[in-house]
Amino acid sequence: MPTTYPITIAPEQITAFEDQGFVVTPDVINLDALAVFQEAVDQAVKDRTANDHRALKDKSRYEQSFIQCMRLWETHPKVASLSLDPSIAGIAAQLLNVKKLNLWQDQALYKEAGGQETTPHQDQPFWPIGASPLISAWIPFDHVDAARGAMAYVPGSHKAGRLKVVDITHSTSPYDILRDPALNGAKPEIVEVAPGSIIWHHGMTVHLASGNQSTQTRRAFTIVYLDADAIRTKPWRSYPLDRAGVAVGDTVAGMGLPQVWPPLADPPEIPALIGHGTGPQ
Ligand SMILES: O=C(O)CCC(=O)C(=O)O
Repeated sequence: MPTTYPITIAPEQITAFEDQGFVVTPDVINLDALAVFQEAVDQAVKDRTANDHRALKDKSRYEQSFIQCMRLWETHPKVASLSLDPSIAGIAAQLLNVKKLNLWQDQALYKEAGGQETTPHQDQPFWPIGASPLISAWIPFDHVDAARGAMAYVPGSHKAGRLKVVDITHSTSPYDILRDPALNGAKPEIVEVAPGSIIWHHGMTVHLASGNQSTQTRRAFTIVYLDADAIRTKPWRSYPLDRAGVAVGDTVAGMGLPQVWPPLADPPEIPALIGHGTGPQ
């Protein structure tokens, strides 16, 4: 097990993450490497959406917030180099202060020109994994500002713990989490970000992304890491857990949920069963 991280982050960044529930780590992906990842993710999104010719206006409210392509590492080996990158996973381990991390999921979130706001929510209540340490890396391929679908986070909201689940798909009317009394009226802070940087957020941080008023797609890729000691807490349907045969009380690990920190010598096995090409699963 390595005792050093490929990229060591400053103690102030860890403190900021612990206090605020989000932090930006600037200049962590070299721009040449980022360009290679961006091409790989662009191609993967193109492959996954090849048969979808709908205009934005003909999509559901959820689909208008982004094109979502999950678990790209399983179908696109060049994307796997990003999703399993030990330097990124090592930063996640430092921010969460845990020894071992598994990959929970990766996904491309491409917000088309004219795309709608991503509804404010917390991530972790979507999944039957309790309050185990969980963190997301939000990796932009473009400069992203408020006019182009920037992320916004409610500072300190992760300390409120698990709030009501928000139906971000809008199949029912979503809970207005920004008005939750636990947030004491705190407002989301927009985070403008440059390519090469990563924005990190805690699994309980309330966040959203603004609509994309620009004429260009906002391209982002996210990697979600989970403490390797996490256990399944509920029997609700969960594609990655059901596929890996993880029962309530079992450790969240197995096929499709590989250890990413510390990195293993061999690449993870690709699951035989591949999920939906697009959309939440
Ligand atoms: O990129 C977006 O529009 C939303 C991202 C998000 O909610 C997340 O990464 O958890």
